[in-house]
Amino acid sequence: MSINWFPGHMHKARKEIAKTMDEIDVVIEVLDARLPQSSENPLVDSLRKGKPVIKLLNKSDLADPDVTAQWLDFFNAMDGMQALALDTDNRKLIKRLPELCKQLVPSRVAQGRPVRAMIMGIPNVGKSTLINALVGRRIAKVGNTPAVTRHQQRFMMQGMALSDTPGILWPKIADRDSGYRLAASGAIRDTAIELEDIALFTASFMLESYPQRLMERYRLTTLADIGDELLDQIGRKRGCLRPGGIVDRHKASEILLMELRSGKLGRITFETVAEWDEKRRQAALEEAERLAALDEQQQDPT
Ligand SMILES: Nc1nc2c(ncn2[C@@H]2O[C@H](COP(=O)(O)OP(=O)(O)OP(=O)(O)O)[C@@H](O)[C@H]2O)c(=O)[nH]1
Ligand SMILES: [Mg+2]
Repeated sequence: MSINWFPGHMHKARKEIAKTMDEIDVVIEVLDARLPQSSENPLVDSLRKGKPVIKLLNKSDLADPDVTAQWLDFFNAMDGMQALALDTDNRKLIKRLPELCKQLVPSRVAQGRPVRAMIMGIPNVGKSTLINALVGRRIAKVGNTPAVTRHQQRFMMQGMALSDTPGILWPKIADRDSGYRLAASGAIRDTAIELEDIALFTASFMLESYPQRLMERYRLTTLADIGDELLDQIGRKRGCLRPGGIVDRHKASEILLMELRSGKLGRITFETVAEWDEKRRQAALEEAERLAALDEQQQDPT
């Protein structure tokens, strides 16, 4: 299954961002701490035109803290990169953000002009919630579904101008795991995906990475071997049965995904730095092999 959700308003949002980028000093990219790499939008890099960027691993209250620490090390080791883990209750860190932005553009501060920051990221990751926390008032609309913010909006606070932008995805999510992780986390509208398919992926992931959490949450004494059997176990435990005692997989899927997204299954992270290092190594190997084959073909066209 390929995930492809790039509705019209995202296309428009991308154009709007490109148009206003010249008037921006700093980009704040909000990532999902549960999937820091998969939630990194390649469009942000191409749109920001070399402007400094601060990466925020948001919703870290829902993520595995040890893995978040590894991701922070990973991002902070990159040249010119600043990364912080946040959850929107962490007022202290949030209050440091304006100062961090100002440090990145000292000339603007020296001129006594407001620093202009644009908050960008995938849908439903907490961009508008962050604006509200920074400004200290509920001025941006928030909601627990993707695509709540539909237009770019600018808010003023002490010495800063903050732009909220609609969450955007990219036209083709190439990595299969990334697509599933984005959907499982709630970044893709549920009507644009096969819910049962996403739940199956999630069930397999949980069985592999957090089996104990499943046993505790669903009071299971034995654990299924594969995802669809786990969905049946959950369905039976929660009384999602159709006439004849058949498990309603759709309902069981909704339960698993809702409980994962709301943190009822504990703090989980879908991906590790090591896994992505290996993915990159494999991709580089494949590319080298492709180029070698091309070379060979050119030397010996017969
Ligand atoms: N657990 C947790 N939930 C958060 C956090 N930040 C935001 N949320 C919740 O995530 C949901 C989405 O928040 P929004 O601020 O609307 O997200 P957004 O990125 O502006 O979303 P779009 O405008 O749709 O792109 C809301 O239900 C928030 O309460 C966080 O740090 N931790
Ligand atoms: Mg929003």
